[in-house]
Amino acid sequence: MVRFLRDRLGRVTFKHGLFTGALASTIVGLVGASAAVAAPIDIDLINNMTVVNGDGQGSIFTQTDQQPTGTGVIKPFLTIQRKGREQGYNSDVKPLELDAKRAGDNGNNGWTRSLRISDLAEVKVNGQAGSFLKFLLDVNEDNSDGHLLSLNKLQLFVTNDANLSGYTPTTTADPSFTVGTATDGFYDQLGHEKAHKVYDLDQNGDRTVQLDYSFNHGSGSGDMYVYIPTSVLAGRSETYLTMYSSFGSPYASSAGFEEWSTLTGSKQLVSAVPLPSVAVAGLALIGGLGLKRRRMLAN
Ligand SMILES: [Ca+2]
Ligand SMILES: [Ca+2]
Ligand SMILES: [Ca+2]
Ligand SMILES: [Ca+2]
Repeated sequence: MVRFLRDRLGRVTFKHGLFTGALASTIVGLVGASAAVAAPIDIDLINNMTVVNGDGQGSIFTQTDQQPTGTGVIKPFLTIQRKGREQGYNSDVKPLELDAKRAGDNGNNGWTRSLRISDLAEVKVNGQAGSFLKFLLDVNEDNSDGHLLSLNKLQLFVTNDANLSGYTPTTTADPSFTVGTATDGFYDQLGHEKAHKVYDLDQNGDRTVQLDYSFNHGSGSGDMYVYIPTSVLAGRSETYLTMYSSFGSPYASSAGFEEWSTLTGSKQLVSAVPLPSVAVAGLALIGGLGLKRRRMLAN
């Protein structure tokens, strides 16, 4: 099934399902002979409160309650800022690379810094099996026509190098900027990896997370929680977690910092309940039109 939707900017999008019948012929015709190349799939937090398993890997993407997340309230580990397209990752390397900003001091100060895996909380989510790493994204955009923002790549690496450097590729051209690949990562001059990738938003095909800054207007209010299964760390013994993310296509970045934080501390039970009516499995994303302003996260 392919459902065509018109979003709030009038852009026509379609939601993936099984391509069947005449519609399938139409789609194949539109994209030409390379029907095996799937179109990007939106994890749409503009029109949905929550999307479960939009990455096909069991992660949960959800809008946040408005809350104070300004620097000093929640301590970011990764700050990214550049107009248009932006990308970066957290490390103690000096100077910071790509578009990362606000360097830390050996993991202790600043808002881009190394992150010890032993400091991460394991979070339970009501109604979901297993436990999760919990990340908070606070975006800062124009509150006028620039309020939408696309998260294009999101990758997690484990490493023993607190000063990790040299992410490749670094081009801002498509598709490397928007589509994660198996070879994205950090390598030494001999081609050996300096960090091991344990999560890639695009593992099962290109995903884009669509965000709307205006839902939580003003600097210092959170915009999205991402819950990633803790199982991605199974069997690993490295010390540090590094997150790489890129933003800007099709909705460009503007204005202030994008900041990633995470929940640290001991294991916790979190009563964050995904909204059942829009919590959907696999690729069958449902456009929850009319639900976009509903909020029922308890945390
Ligand atoms: Ca924008
Ligand atoms: Ca992507
Ligand atoms: Ca914000
Ligand atoms: Ca921004």
